Amino acid sequence: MLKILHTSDIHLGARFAGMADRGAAQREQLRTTFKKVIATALEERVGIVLIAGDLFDSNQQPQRNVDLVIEQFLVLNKNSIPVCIVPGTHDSLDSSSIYRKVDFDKRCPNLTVFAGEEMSFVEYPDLDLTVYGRPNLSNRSYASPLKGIHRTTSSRFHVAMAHGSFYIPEKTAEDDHVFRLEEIRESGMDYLALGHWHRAWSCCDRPAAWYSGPPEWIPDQRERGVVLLVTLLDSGGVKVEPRETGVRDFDEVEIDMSEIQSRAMLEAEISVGAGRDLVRRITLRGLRDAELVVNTEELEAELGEEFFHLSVADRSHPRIGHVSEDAERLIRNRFIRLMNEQIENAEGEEREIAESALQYGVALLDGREVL
Ligand SMILES: [Mn+2]
Repeated sequence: MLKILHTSDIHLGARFAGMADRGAAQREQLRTTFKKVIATALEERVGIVLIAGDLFDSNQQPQRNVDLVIEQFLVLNKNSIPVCIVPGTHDSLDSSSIYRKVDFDKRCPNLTVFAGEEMSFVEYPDLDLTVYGRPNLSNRSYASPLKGIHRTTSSRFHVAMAHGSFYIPEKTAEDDHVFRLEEIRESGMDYLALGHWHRAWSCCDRPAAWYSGPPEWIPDQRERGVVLLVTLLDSGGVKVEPRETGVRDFDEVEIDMSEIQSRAMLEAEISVGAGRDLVRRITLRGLRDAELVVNTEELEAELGEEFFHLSVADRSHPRIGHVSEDAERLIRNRFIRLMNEQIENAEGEEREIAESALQYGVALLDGREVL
């Protein structure tokens, strides 16, 4: 039996643009949660830690993040736990890669960074395990991170690490380090530790291939962060157990404005289940009372304190009441005047467009059918 801690996409140093002081707090939280991930590896007495890309948010990092990673890997080293990294898309192995600038391998004797340009492997005889990996050499690539994968040793357990997109027809961008189901099926691996997609998700049962998602919330994530505790059984079976590590939670709430009669009611609806560690995204939909003025910035400022972060998007529309005949005529006349001004000031193609816009517009306002 072999127990593995699989994580990825920690994104140390992420900026959290547009989140002001909460952004700074969450950037700090990523560091704290990273320590928690390492502590979980110790508590669970795993045999090895696998980091499937995007440990760093970019190849430019403050020294303190580099120091933190080395410090934490040395904690693992003290407990005889090896760790493997495959460079991802944010921390790819390009010419200015952080893995070229900092000699992590030398500082941490228990660390392997997959830095060969082709598929390579490292054998752990004590664990009866071989780990395989092929780094991302740039942010985008048509090459599969599983290219060239096959069993190379006589270990009992074979595990591959890959950072990229699982191929889903018409959904996956071709240059997003794509790998396919057949490659997983024919890999000869017992488990594939994947990174790049920001949620815990399995894309294949046999062999088991999982995305771990980030251990702590980052902006495009829609769930609380976890790590995966993976047990490879001697019988050949695989058990995968997500373990919560993230402090921040996330939810999305849609509010149907046709059921909201007042500002107080709207505020109450937004605040249901609020929490200081919750990132909530609100979308207002439907037809709202024309009298009910919605100012999303004001709502965010007033109710934001109840959350870690609150964002409100208004996709509702005011319910228009009866329009009088006078008003109708006013709109028609105003439109004609504005369009005539446009036509006068335009030339060539632009003028032609304005002229037909005038014809179409008037037809529409008069209730005639326009093809
Ligand atoms: Mn990522």
